[in-house]
Amino acid sequence: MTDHETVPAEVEDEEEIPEDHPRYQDLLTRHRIEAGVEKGITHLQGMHAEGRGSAFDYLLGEETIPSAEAAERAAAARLLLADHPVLSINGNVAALVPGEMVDLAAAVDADLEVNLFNRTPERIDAIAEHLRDHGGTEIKGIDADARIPNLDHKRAKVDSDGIFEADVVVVPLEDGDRAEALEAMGKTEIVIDLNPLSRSPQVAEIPIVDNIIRAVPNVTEHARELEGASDSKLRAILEEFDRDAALEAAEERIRSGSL
Ligand code: PTJ
Repeated sequence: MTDHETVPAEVEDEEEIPEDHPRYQDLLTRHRIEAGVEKGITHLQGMHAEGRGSAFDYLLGEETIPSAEAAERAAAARLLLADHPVLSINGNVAALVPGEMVDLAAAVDADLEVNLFNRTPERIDAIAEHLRDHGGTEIKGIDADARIPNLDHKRAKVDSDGIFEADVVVVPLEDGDRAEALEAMGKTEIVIDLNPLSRSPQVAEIPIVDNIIRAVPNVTEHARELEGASDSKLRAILEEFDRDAALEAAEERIRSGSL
């Protein structure tokens, strides 16, 4: 047994997790979710969501597969072409990639909007504060003065000048009917979800089947590289991307699990 296998379950700080540990990303993710729950950012159900994601990531080989890389580049192109892109933030996203979401929003000139299934004023405030601590300035979703039609739970609550009027919405880590309702509103959705069979990636124009920890920095990197590219170049990247093939490739990788 190596020292690596004995990393304690309760590390105080993520810096204590050895970067060369074979399951480094999984341990880091677990630690961030636990810390999120302790800070009142992440709902307890977020731990179940994380466990599910972690199992899919294990089968994917815990790496960005080529079809996900293509989706991440297409996502960057679509965000750069958007008139009003919004990045939706729930309790898992805030715990896992707060600074990375702030960076992506800056790279593509998008709004950040908190949108929760288990919505309470305390969690909304804790998440908004956490995003501000990571460099976010204007955080939407706090007043939530508009409603997504035909959705009867709290995820329907959105800002009228945020998700409600957005043309492109990034929807990470939620298997749910909001993605279908947003599609019915005519929005273009970019979904990040490790389960290709989940409802959200199934309706997305751009499904990214990758761990959000890898996906968001990758999209940002592509966006920075594509900054200033012509609309025709960005459209060509989108045309080249085949969403059905990407979903199939992810499912095939998970099912065949060449581990
Ligand atoms: O913060 P709230 O109140 O809005 O609640 C958020 C949760 C996450 C609890 C809620 O959205 C939920 O229950 O989600 P689900 O239905 O469990 O769906 C989460 C999806 O995200 C699953 O398909 C997981 O496979 C996927 N997932 C989990 N962790 C990751 C992930 N995908 C990418 N990267 C991850 N790290």
